[in-house]
Amino acid sequence: MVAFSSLLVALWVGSVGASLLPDLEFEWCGPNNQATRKEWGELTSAERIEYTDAVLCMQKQPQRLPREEFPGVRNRFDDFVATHINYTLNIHYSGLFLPWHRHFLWLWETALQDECGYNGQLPLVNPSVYFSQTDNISYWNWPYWANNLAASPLFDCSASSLSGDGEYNPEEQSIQGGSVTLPRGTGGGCVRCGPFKDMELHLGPFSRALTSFTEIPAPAFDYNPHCFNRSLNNFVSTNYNNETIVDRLLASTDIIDFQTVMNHWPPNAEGVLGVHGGGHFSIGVTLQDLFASPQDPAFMLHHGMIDRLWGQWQTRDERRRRFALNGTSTILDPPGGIPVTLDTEMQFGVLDRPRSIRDSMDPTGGGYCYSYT
Ligand SMILES: [Cu+2]
Repeated sequence: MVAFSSLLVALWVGSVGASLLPDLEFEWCGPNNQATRKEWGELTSAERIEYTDAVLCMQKQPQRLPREEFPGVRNRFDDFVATHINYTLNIHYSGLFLPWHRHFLWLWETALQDECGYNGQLPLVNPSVYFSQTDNISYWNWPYWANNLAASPLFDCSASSLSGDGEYNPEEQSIQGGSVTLPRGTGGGCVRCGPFKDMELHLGPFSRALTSFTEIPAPAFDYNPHCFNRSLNNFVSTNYNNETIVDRLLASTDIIDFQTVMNHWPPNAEGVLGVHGGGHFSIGVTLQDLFASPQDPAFMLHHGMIDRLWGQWQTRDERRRRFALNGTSTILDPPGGIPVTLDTEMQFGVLDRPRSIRDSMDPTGGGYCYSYT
């Protein structure tokens, strides 16, 4: 009799679980099931290696984009790179920038967990929506490491880093941006140390000197195997990713101001880089590529920091900032561009169905449930 009752209880719990849990996925997000994204320096060495192993695992999984249309896509990691290339002319310097990249990060995190076991769970079993996670993507808190990138846990080239500087390339030049000269970095050649020393990139590179943004330029999706390239640049990180600028970003009065500081420093039309471009240019050369930058594994951590700061800024004034948008769905917001609204559908190709911007405005709603340390 006891055994019979237990069985009934088990059946009852089982059926309630099955009928209720799918609804909870989109409605309930609290401290018990909220995923925490930690700064790279907060992770243990073992946790860091778990992450880089998962990235390498993604490079061994089969791609879903068709080879005929996307000859340069050779694995699942490349699916993410090519999707970014495909929408680059919509999702940068525009109203789509923040929400699109927020969802891109979430898709990446989910793919690591579901397809490469990046949560201590078996691949293809997906308990992530019901139970709290221990393994989530990380972020790169720029000011912590701005003075000495090569000594940071992110880029010190140890086994638990994201690899480090590239080999010294005497050909690398300084970069002129308006009236500002950015001195060259300390590498400029192939990365030959750390977990990504043997990584072969398949897509890009795209020219940095583009003047027209009407169509995806060559090499588009061509197959072009080349090495992973970095050039650490403390001048850029100390000047564009320091605490003062981060504080100024968080003090932005409205979304237009926030976007300006994100992309321009000093915060006016003549200002170059901003914290977004600063992160890309302080690590270059692969990460400087407007189109193919997700090939540098630091990309997701850099955008994690951007997403974190956007979320912090939103939370400081829920009423006015949670759903604040500005801009169009075209790069550089040209006159005549279509302004984004909460109903604007964002495209993710093979990575996901289209998502409304509304669903990407809150890290604890719309199907997300995460926070940052
Ligand atoms: Cu991007």
